[in-house]
Amino acid sequence: SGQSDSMDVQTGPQIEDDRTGFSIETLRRAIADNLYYIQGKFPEIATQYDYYMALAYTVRDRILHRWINTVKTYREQDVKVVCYLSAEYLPGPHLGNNLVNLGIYPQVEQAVRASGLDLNALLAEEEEPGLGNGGLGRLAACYMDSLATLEIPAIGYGIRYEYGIFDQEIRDGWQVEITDKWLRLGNPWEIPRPENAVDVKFGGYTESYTDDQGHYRVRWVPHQVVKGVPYDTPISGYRVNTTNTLRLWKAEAPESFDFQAFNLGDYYGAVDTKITSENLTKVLYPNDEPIQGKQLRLEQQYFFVSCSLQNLLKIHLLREDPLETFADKFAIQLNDTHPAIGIAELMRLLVDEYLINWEIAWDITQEAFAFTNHTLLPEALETWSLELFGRLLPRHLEIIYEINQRFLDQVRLKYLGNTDKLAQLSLLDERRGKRIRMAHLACVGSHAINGVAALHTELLKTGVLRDFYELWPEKFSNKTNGVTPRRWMVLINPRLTQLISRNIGESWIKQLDDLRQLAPLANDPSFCHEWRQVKRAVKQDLADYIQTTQGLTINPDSIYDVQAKRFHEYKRQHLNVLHIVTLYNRIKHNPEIEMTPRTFIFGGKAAPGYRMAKLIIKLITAVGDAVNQDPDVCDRIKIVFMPDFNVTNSQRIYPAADLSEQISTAGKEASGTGNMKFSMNGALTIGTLDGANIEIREAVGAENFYLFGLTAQEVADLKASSYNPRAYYDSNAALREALDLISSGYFSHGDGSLFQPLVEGLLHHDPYLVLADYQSYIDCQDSVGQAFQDQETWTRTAILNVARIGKFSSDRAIREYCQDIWHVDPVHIKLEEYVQAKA
Ligand code: GL7
Repeated sequence: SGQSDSMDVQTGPQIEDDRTGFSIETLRRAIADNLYYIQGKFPEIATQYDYYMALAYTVRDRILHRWINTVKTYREQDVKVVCYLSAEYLPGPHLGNNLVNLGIYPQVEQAVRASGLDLNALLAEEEEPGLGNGGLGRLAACYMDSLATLEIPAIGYGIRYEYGIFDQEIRDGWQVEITDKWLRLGNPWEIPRPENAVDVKFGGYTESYTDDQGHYRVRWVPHQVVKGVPYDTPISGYRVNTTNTLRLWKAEAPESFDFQAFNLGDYYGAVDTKITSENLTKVLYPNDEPIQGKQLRLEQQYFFVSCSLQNLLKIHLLREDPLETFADKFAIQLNDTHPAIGIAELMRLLVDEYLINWEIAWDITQEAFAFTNHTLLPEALETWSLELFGRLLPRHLEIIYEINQRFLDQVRLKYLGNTDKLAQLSLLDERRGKRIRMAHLACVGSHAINGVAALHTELLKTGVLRDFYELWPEKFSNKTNGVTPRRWMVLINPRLTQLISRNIGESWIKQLDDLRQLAPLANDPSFCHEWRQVKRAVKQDLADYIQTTQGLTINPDSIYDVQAKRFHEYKRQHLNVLHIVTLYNRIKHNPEIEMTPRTFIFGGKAAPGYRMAKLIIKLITAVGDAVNQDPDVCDRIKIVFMPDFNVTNSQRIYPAADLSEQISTAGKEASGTGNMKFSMNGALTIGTLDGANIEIREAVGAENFYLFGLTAQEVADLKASSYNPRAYYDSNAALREALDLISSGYFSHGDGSLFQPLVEGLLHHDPYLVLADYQSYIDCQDSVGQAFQDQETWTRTAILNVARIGKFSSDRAIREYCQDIWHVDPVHIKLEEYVQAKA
């Protein structure tokens, strides 16, 4: 809270500064002031959005005060800084999170009320920055929160997409994509820094020359130059002064290009160049995995990486540090291969622009970079055709050839005469029409390589990166993902937060392992009773929301059985559907059958070009239409598709869930992070031994986790021994009936062809072993249904899940990165009082 910038005692009571003070009256006055001077409105004509903006600026002022002190301290103390390079960030709405982190939620609530307004209504006005697809982008945002909270100097670098991930609407049961115009009403959280713009080159050719000292040098003569303008967003830490920077780059046309074209009298050409340049950061590619190999995507990657590295070198030289110490001052983390071109770009900057010799430049580069892999799906491994790459980045192609040649010389020495090894390790894939393997570039240019869950890291070592592991085992480590408890518990579940804090204090918010103190309370009937009341109230909230937004009535006493994540066949939403149809068939066979009432809740977007994923969405809504209206079902089953799953909407869902569906084919989900958010809010998990599920199960206890399905090893073995899905269909009557009902057109107004691609795919290929895991899943779900009948035991299990979830805080993950990979230390930020600074 605001103790740290307390007033000057000598001068006695002062009037608080309007931009830094925390008292309710000061806050109220500041909101009114901002409405007038920033929005240019008076109360009679102000909209809720105007008031949201006035409040956002009020909060921003308080953050700016800390931000400036942070930047100042980092400059003065010459600290080592973490640079997180990520093509995606999903920070979610900033306002509520900043209120939590500053510790001024109650004061602001009252100040807003004193202005005749409702804080929840204002919070709902914020448009979230959807600058990512899913888990990978959200992980980057959780890590930024933990870095600030742990007082680690850090900059997050990325792209300021004008259109983020599309908004999803459901029409006639199908997904429809709507462009996300998130900047339309302005963004109070960013500050443009046009004075720090940098130029980025594209295309053209290279030429060699000899410098004054007779050294051979290369210069790159580009075909085009694009200007990168940084937009900075402050990232506050929880109850600390540290406020780090998220720096996102926007592409613009450089002025010089206008002039050139103008001088030739080509007005249209000049404007055209401007449009082409600005297209670069126009839109986020909406595919999670695999990424799409489009030229514009490579342009985006190179653009933001070049801007960021130029920026780092500028900061470094401003501090008057010699270039040789660059890696002592910056730790650069590659969030997947999307920014891996940074390795070649840093080499280019050091060798061509700063004239450092290759060997020294290479040492600096390897020491600075580290690489996180986020996926095992072979089709998601990024490669670029030499043709495209060379056309866009001719100098980088030469540099990559040079890196590769030196690397393969090393390999040759180690594996004398083994040409297979050379081909396997090479940065160039000589088959499939010559492509650059970005994961190989990332491995060779980094001193550390990590996976995001224990199983995932093991599979990297024995699978896609096995040759690199054999070469450099010491580079590899695991860093299991984590999520921030500030957003995913404190902000989104105030009821649960208060119940926990009333019983064990507040230390758990920064030390999540302290939740362990809840374990004994799992045996305390009155605590369990309160826990159940909290859950029930949160479930009622979601029921009300669904009633209002969809006109659907759901029963808060039913099991809320939730699967919320991107749509992908490996995540197996269709396995979930087969369970629903199986239950439906049971009711149809025996209308009197006893069944624990369930509400199946789905949320998630499908990549616009992913036909099967979109068909699975249609299947869910189609089954929902039939089941929800069927009088025989008598409310034992309800199906809800919550449209537009994003950070904002997810925040209503996690707290209300009873059962978390984590049912990917073992070996396919690198980690998952939704699994952690559900558990933290007291949902039990039904899941496979995949990604972080394995570690969650270890932490909460096998007896408190619903496990089913094949292991990763069994999946691999079954696939190797010519898997025949049809055999499962032939031998399992319930499975056959479920698939037949879908095929029959029962859910598609008699159109038997609609879901044929899905059913045929399962019967003849089933690459994700849905049919092989079907019976195990059904049996496990039956035991879930049974267990829910005993509310006392269920609640005890839920409490134990929360008590033992501490490991999955992103604070733990960030501490591991700091110790093992980045070698950075916390820097405490003291607040210099602004009123004094002014004088
Ligand atoms: C992902 C993985 O699929 C997911 O399992 C992981 O939790 C996340 C963060 O590490 O990264 N990889 C990926 O490409 N996307 C992910 O969500 C889009």
